[in-house]
Amino acid sequence: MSAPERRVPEARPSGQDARIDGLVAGLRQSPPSISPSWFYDRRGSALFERICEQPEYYLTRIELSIMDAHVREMAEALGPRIALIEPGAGSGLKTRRLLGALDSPASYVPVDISREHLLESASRLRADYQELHVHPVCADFTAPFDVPAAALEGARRNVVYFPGSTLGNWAPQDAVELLRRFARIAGPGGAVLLGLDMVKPVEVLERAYDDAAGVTAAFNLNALEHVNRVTGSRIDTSAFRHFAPWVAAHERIEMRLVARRDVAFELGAARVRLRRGEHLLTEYSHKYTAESAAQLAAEAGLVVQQAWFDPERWFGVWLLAPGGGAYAEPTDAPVS
Ligand code: AVI
Repeated sequence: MSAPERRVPEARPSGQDARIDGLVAGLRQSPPSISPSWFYDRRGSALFERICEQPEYYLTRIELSIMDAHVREMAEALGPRIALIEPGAGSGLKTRRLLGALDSPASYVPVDISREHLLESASRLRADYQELHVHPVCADFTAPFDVPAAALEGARRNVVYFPGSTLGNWAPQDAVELLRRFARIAGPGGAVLLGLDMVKPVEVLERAYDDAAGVTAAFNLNALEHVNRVTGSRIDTSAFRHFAPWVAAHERIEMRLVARRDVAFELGAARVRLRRGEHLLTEYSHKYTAESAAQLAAEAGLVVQQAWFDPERWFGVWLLAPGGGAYAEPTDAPVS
């Protein structure tokens, strides 16, 4: 799709200038990159929901099946009267499975930047779990945020829940930093319950990020369309194609937009020139092994207490706690 003649930038809410500064800084890197946060405007969020329904995108389905099979053991391991804190949208099916199994949870604290989405899902949860204290926090969880004391009152333990392998979208050192912050929120007696996608055959991985219906391709290209809408830039999206290779050296899928021909555009102080075949980088999606997940936890000052997998070990849900205690491979893993 080529850019229309004249573009009127969308209104810039506060914080938008910093976001555009970040965009410009990314485009000045080599390779030029666009933060994955640019995927998620209204259209991008709808496309992401469709990705989760694609037969090739196994992540959501399998993590949910792990919750179905093991949520009682998870609830038992977490213990009674916990405060469950969820950075990111929350209140999806996985969260509901967990909330339904927990023993008298003290509170549920969804943290999200979109006030509208947050309040809507909080009121749906209140209607469905009438005993539950829901304390929505409107904040960008990628920056430090406060959990109100009232939300933690009466809780025996704080548990940060971060499903979906979302942590895999951070570069390794940033993932450690984010996990460290979650560990601090959980506190000394707390825990982090973390969903991570596992390393698996390359064909399975590459298909998951290039579905036959073209939904992931549209999602990737939408990042550029979103940039154009917000900044008024005129990047010609038809000059790019979606490509999502497995990069074995880093154990990650890289979402790329490859130039179909020589392309040049300007955005603020960034002057981007790509030869045909060169690319913009839009996302990392790191995959883990039991060892690299334990290593990531250790770098964040956490230890693996328990882990649950699907029978093929394509996805894992890890219970991490601060310091002490050794990781014992679950006796029933892989679990059917
Ligand atoms: C949100 N995140 C865990 C997704 C993933 O699998 O890395 C984002 C995504 N990108 C392309 N498809 C899905």
